[in-house]
Amino acid sequence: MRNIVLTSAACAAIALTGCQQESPSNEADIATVTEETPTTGGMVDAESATAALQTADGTSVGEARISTMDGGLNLTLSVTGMPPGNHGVHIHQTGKCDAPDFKSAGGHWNPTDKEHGLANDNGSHMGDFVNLEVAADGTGSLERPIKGATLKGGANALLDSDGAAFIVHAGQDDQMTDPSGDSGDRIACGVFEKTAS
Ligand SMILES: [Cu+2]
Repeated sequence: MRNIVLTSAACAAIALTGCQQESPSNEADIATVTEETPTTGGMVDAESATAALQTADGTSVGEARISTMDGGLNLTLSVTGMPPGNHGVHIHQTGKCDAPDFKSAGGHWNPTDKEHGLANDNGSHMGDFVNLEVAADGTGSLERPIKGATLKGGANALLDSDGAAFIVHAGQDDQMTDPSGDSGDRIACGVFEKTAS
């Protein structure tokens, strides 16, 4: 500690002639350069994963798209041909959509081991979202951030060894009841596939 203080003082004394000691400002410069490097290539920001949603009879009813963003991921959901009203929508932990019940997708994606629901004091699952509102014409859309998640790599990776799926439920998510918000049957499912755009 004493050495650092003495060296800093010496540095300050000869500041006009230049000083080779590593300083906090030097480190900040290095960090800035490191952060800019991936952006230059433009590839990291372009990564995404898409789940094509299908009902039990194989009808295409929209798409859930997840893209990387600063500090996590971003979900963009859009559906057509769905029953009007509120529907629970979640990311489920296994990338498998076996009709007709889609139970193969497993429980909610929950890498941080929380309880279900945005209104739950012990929540929420990383794959929890607000309800999807489907209009009278059967269309609906939603966009939400998923903070702290990654597409690949790290403890909160969406595309882990068994992948992930997106599920639309028949009923409304009460945002409280563990583990699934009492949102009823699974009426549409899509497996997330990595895409580059
Ligand atoms: Cu669900």
